[in-house]
Amino acid sequence: QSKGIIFDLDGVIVDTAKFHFLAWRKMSNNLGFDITQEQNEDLKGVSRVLSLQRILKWGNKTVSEEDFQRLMTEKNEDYLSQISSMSENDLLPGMGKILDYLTQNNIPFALGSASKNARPILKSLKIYDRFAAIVDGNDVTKAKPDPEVFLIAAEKLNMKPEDCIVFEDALAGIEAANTARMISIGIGDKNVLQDADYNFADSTEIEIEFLEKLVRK
Ligand code: G16
Ligand code: MG
Repeated sequence: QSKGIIFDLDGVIVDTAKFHFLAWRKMSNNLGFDITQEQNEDLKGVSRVLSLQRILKWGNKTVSEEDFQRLMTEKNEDYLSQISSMSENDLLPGMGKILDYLTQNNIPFALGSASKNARPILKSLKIYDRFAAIVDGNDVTKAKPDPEVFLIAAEKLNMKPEDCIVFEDALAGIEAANTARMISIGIGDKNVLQDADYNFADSTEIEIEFLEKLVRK
């Protein structure tokens, strides 16, 4: 018997943040203002709707509901065209080894992402079929830090929340995992993700021995 793992997508499995940033930046520039790398940090793990609301606030813009929808559609089309060339080479360093270990040892893992584009991304990375469950932005009504996405993933894995281990790169995601009473692993800046149960700068730092102990029930 082992525990189950739940992976966030953007920033954990693949680095799509830079493409989200480019697409949001282009949109902002078209509206007559700019956004910074630093501001982009506040968009990580945040849903598409909430991201646009935040960006418009930064730019002091108010738009009609119709324009809001159009801006989201255009941004997403731009984003999709940028990620269309993604392949298995785009798995973040260290992730391939971790996923191979889990697959070979029949340790079930799920996706818990805010992205509505999660499925096509996993397919381009050629790892889609290896997930026991996928919960993404199409399945949830409440965004992280609400634990909904991870709780649904646990249910789909047939695991109690306490038996789930969450890999996250965003503070909102660590908070969601902690609220769900799951074990949280922060991937990224320790100062930002200090509420995580374990911290790693990136996934290459995670030893298989560490995982072995952690997944044991
Ligand atoms: C991701 C990103 C966010 C993005 C969100 C929605 O969340 O980190 O920046 O806004 O998905 O993405 P989409 O526009 O593709 O639906 P996660 O939870 O995978 O880190
Ligand atoms: Mg993320």
